[in-house]
Order: sequence, then C-alpha cells, then structure tokens
Amino acid sequence: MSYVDEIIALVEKQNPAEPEFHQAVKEVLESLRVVIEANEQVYRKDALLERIVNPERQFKFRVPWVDDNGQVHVNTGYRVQFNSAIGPYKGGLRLHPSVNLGIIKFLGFEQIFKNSLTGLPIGGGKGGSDFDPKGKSDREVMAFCQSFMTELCKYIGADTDVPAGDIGTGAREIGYLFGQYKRIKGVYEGVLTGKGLTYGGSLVRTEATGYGLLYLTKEMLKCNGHDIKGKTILISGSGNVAIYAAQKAKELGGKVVTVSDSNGWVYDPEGIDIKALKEIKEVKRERLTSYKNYRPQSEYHEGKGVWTVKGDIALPCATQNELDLEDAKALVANGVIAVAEGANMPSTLEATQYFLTHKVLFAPGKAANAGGVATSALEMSQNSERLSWTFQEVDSKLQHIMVNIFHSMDEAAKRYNAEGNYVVGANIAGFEKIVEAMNAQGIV
Ligand code: NDP
Ligand code: 2IT
Repeated sequence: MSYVDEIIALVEKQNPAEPEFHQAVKEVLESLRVVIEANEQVYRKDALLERIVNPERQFKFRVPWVDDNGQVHVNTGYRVQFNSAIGPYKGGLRLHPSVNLGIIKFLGFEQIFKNSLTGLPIGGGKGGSDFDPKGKSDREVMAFCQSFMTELCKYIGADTDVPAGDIGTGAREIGYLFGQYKRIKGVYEGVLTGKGLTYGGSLVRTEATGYGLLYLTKEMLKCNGHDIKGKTILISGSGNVAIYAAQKAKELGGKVVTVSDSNGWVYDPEGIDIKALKEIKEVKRERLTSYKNYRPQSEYHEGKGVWTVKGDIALPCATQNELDLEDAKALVANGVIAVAEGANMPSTLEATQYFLTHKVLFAPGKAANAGGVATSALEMSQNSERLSWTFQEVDSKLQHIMVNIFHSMDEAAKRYNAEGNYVVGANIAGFEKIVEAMNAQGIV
C-alpha cells in the first residue's frame, strides 16, 4: 500500500467516529500524493505523515457554569495544539452544540496548512466547546467564558498558543475570555486575537476574513480573465465571515443576492442590504426571518436552498459540509464560474471534485479564508511592539497577503502539472513550508 493510503487508513483506525477529521486528512493527503510519492522513502523513515496527522497535544476539560435561574450546566471544552513547527499554535475557538473532538481536530488540521500559506509565523491549533451562546443572556455567556478560560489559561499564552474567534465566538466572548485570562494570570498580553479596539485589538480584524475572501477571489478571477464587477454572488451564512464578504463584494461591484442561517435563507433580487443584515445579526442577534421587515420585496425560505439560485460566484460562509454534490450540480447547471470557501471545509469531497472536473474556479477554504488568521497574526505583531496600525495599513497588508496566497497556490499547482487545481496547489504550498521547518527542527 502507498504511504498516503496507509496513513489515511491509520487515521481512520486511530480516530474512530471522527468523520470530519478523516475528511480533512483525506483531502490534504490525496492532493499531496505526487509530492509524497516523490519523497516516499525519506518521509516514511522520518514518519513525517504520522507526525503531521497527530496533534502535538490535546486538552479536553469540564466547563461548569450557572444559568440565570441558578441551574448548573456542564459543557465540554477542547483545545487541540496541532503543530508548532512554524510558530505558536494559532486558531479560533468554536462555540456550537455540534462541537466534539473530531470537529476541533479537523479544524486544527486545516489550520496548520492555512497558517503556513499566510507566510506568517503561526502554527496550527483550534479549540471550542459544545456550549451554545444562542439565546443565552450576556451574564450566562460571561459565566461560561470565565469558567472555560479558568481551565484554558493553563495551556495558552502570547508566545505559546493564541486563540481567537470562530463560529459562536465574537467580540463579546473574546472580551469575557480576555478579562478572565488577565485576572487569573495577572498578565496583560496578546493571548487572544479579535480583541476590542480599546484593549489591544487590531483594526480590520472584524472584517478580515470576509474582505480577504474577496481579495483572493478578485485575484483568482483576474488571473482567469474575469472580474467581480457586475457578477451575481451567492453567499451562505450570515455571521462574521458572510457579512463582511457581502460588504466587500458589493464594494467591488458585485451583487449579493442571498444569505442564510441554520434555519433558512433570504433571496433579495435587488441585492442584500448590508446595513439591515448587520443590525439583525450584530446588534439585535435576531434570525433572518426579520430581514423582510427591512426589505419587503425579499423572499425568506425555510431550510436549505441557497445553492439553487442562479449566480456567477458562490461563497459558502457558514459551516462544514454545507454544500454537497447535489448543490454543486445545481450551481454548475446554473453557470457558476467560481466558488471560494469562506467557511472551513464547506464543500464535501464529492462537491469539490465536481467543481474541479467541471472547470469551475475553486478556491479552498484554507487559502480563501486565511485573511482572518493572517490579520490575527498582524494583531499579534502590533501587540508585541505595543503599537496600533491604521485601518489602511492593515488592510493593505491583508490585500498583499491574499494576493500572495493566490499566487503561491497557483504556482505550486503549475509546478506539479495541475494548473488551475487550487486544492492541490494550496495543500502543496502549505505543506512544503511545514515540512522544511519540521525537518530543520529534528525529530520532535
Ligand atoms: P458566526 O458564528 O459569526 O456565523 C456562523 C454562520 O453560519 C451563521 O449564519 C450560522 O447560522 C451559520 N451556521 C453555523 N452552523 C451552521 C449549521 N450547522 N448549519 C447551517 N448554518 C450554520 O461564525 P463565522 O462567520 O465566524 O464562521 C463561519 C465559518 O467561517 C466557519 O466555518 C468558520 O470556521 C469559518 N472561519 C471563520 C473565521 C473568522 O475569522 N471568524 C476565519 C476563517 C474561517 P446560525 O446563526 O443559525 O447558527
Ligand atoms: O478558521 C480560522 O482561521 C479562524 N477561525 C480564525 C483563527 C484566528 O486565529 O484568527
């Protein structure tokens, strides 16, 4: 059996009931096959792949907290420190009832390659909990965050592991987490990113993932003879990534006609009203059913369906496996020219394959959504030098980083005779740097 197939089988055997982790490993290793086969002897001898698919360290802990009625609840907290070859562990904290160890491992594994692609010195990690912030009072969210950080603070630090936001973890949660870290450790340091602007946060971090997604999409389109201007754009999700993707898409001359949440989706033929969307989601924390109150001409549909709308560009910005083979077929039948993943692993393996074989320009999440973590790394730099950069400075660095990521994956794909296959390109470009750093540091 080839080394790649052996490791895929090993991961499935050693990590039972973790389908998302298996999927992430499979996608990466399958596309690295050419590189691994060319170096099989050396890599096998060094057990390189065994080291890459095994987290350096993982924590699972009890998170007890008290609700507004005095009832005690117990959630499970996780932090997976996957790979520190190129820098301190870096990656978000997901707060969602679906969180389990396998999901955190898939996200942490993706993060290694994504962070490598940014060109910045950050290793890969991820954490979170099955706590659901939805419907909780601010005091309940604070109680949870304080309890979570009381345990997490033992394992993180500005030079060891720097968490940030992800699904369910936004500015409010980061604030409570930071306060508790500072209180316990007695240190004011850049231990988290996505902080508020009054206490060490960076301008552009809020917008970064969505903006970065559009910067990379723009470059990918440009290099393939297209432009965002005048294009109809389908977006899923209505959280941090989706909102700022929609905003930048509109600024670049595109027309965003959909957004969604876990209950349903909105179709606004005249273009999504970003101001209304922000008020619903960021201020009032309401469901998308309220959108009609702002835009009576829009349609609200229960359940799935965003990908059945006719559009030129699709930007999945909600969650993993939200776009399956049927969705991919519908998009291609409707003439989609590009898909760029704002979320982590939103397309199933079959959907991705379908896009690639139908010559749809496809930017995988680890490249397309790297603007968030890249700007987190810029926040770390600013914290280290105790300075704050202007919006324009950070935004211009973000644009450069996203353009560079596109060219790194494009160039790696060409080098391995897979021109236009950005899945292969992104994985190879990310992998090469990690391997070089791991080799230089010996067997650790
Ligand atoms: P938010 O919590 O701000 O928003 C998440 C959005 O996705 C909401 O609209 C939510 O709907 C929807 N969603 C979540 N889970 C599901 C589900 N199971 N089914 C359908 N819809 C769902 O998170 P973000 O915008 O920050 O994250 C979105 C994606 O982007 C995730 O995959 C995340 O890992 C990724 N990402 C985030 C980065 C960041 O900087 N924030 C950086 C890079 C990637 P509802 O409100 O109904 O739950
Ligand atoms: O998936 C991701 O890259 C994030 N959630 C952002 C991580 C970070 O450290 O900013």
